[in-house]
Amino acid sequence: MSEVSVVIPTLNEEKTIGKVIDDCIKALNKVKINNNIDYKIIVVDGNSKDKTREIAKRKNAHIILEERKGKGIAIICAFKKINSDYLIMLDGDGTYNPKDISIFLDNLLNQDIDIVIGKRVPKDNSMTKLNRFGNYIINLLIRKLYKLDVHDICTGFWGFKKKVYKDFTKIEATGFDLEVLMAINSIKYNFKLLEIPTEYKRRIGDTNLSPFRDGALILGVIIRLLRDYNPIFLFGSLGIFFLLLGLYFGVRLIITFNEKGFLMIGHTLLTVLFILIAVQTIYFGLLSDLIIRKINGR
Ligand SMILES: Nc1nc2c(ncn2[C@@H]2O[C@H](COP(=O)(O)OP(=O)(O)OP(=O)(O)O)[C@@H](O)[C@H]2O)c(=O)[nH]1
Ligand SMILES: [Mg+2]
Repeated sequence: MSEVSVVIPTLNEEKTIGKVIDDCIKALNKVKINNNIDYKIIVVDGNSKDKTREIAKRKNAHIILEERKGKGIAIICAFKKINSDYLIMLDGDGTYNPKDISIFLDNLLNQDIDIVIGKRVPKDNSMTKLNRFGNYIINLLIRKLYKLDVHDICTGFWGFKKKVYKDFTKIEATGFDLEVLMAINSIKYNFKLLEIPTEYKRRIGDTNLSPFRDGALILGVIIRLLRDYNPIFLFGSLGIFFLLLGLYFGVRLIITFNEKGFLMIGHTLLTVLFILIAVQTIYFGLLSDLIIRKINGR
């Protein structure tokens, strides 16, 4: 008999955790009968100051207490401790509908899919315009720069096969950079992704997400990982930037020479310096791309 663990990260979610666990149990009992599968519900709590843990214990959920701050740290800690064949990760704030766990598991169990991503379909303005916009930009960047066909990687509803979440224990996520790191790392391991639409309800308790701070954290990850996944774009853009700087100083140098008849030493040096840096940077990008292609056998 195989086993599925449902992991619910929580930080002060006393208003919603009880119903989330009840709905998970309902969904899992259906899956259990049809697929001969056992389940565990695990709440990974970030040392909530309210009754979250008390309610979860009363509902017979297992509790992992991870006092270090950040959803990413909590989830990676759970990935390390759990050994089930399948793992579903679902936020504890009541925004997702656990009934869709059955569709997630159907794909993980019966199809050649390694990761299922719950693509949010917002209900009753459950997502602010700012969050929608940020989410659109993040997913657009991932599609264009990483060639990954995803539309909502910031979702908090995911499903994994064991090999996936065990590989993801190597990810160094802290907070809300977790999801983007998982999506990009799935390229390295060649995991097959599937997005499934899932209803996204309005949050009841207080949010832990800070759109600007966490948005910057996620964008930072997207740029940082380009070095390993798309070096031509990263170093090519830097190279073009230095090339334009070099050309700017070069053109000014020529104009002054034509008008006044003398050579500005400072501009001459800057022109040569920036053009040399540009050539080196572009060359470095091409070389990195070649090495990565060799390593990945592309
Ligand atoms: N264990 C743990 N869980 C956390 C921590 N921060 C957030 N969470 C949980 O992670 C889930 C996602 O956090 P939310 O605050 O809902 O963030 P979000 O879903 O991006 O933002 P909203 O749209 O406002 O819901 C929730 O279930 C939180 O309780 C943390 O530091 N530790
Ligand atoms: Mg939430």
